[in-house]
Amino acid sequence: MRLFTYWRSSSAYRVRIALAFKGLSYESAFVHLVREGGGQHAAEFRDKNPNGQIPVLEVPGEHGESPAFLAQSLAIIEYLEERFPEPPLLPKDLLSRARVRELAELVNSGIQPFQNLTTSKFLDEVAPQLDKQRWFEKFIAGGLLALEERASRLAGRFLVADQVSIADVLLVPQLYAARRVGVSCASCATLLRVEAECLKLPGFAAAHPDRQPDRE
Ligand SMILES: N[C@@H](CCC(=O)N[C@@H](CS)C(=O)NCC(=O)O)C(=O)O
Repeated sequence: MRLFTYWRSSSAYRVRIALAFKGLSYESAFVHLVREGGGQHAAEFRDKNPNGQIPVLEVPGEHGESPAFLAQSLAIIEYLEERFPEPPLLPKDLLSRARVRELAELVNSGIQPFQNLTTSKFLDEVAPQLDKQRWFEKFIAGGLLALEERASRLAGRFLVADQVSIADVLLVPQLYAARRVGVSCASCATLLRVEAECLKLPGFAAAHPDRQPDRE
């Protein structure tokens, strides 16, 4: 497998965690999101993901066909979970699985899109007077507080009880991204406690942006 990644991308960080947690080996193809207008906009890359975003995971095609390129980190992680079920990233019981997906989606569609590069650049273009920090507080801090409230009732050692799950895989990169834009996570005690637990695990530590070869 080959992962199109960028060290600071929180969505690529998610997939790196899932791959490392499952002990899977893969090649990295580094896509610089800023230099020379951004490698994600190059025709060769857009052929793999017309949305012009990383991560993309190159996987074997079915029945010996040419490789397939998967985009959207959650879809990629679910693919990995189904293809390589051990160690699991989803609990066994139905309600807990739904809870994991609920928390993951809160980050995936409720927080991250408000901070990604395309959104940020577009805001600079169409609303240069906008107080970006207020925007980040509203959407990132606000989303994290909702996650904290849910997690304070569901968490054990990890976000949903005591098993690492896809929800944790999304939490850790999101906290990293929040700090990058100056959003404090200090009032999210449960999230910080779970993050500390996750970062003790080798898979999470290996996937950290600071440990990536393309880090600048
Ligand atoms: N929902 C997508 C989000 C992907 C995303 O926002 N990727 C960012 C990096 S974290 C990106 O490639 N941004 C480049 C751009 O917006 O130009 C996923 O989960 O994969």
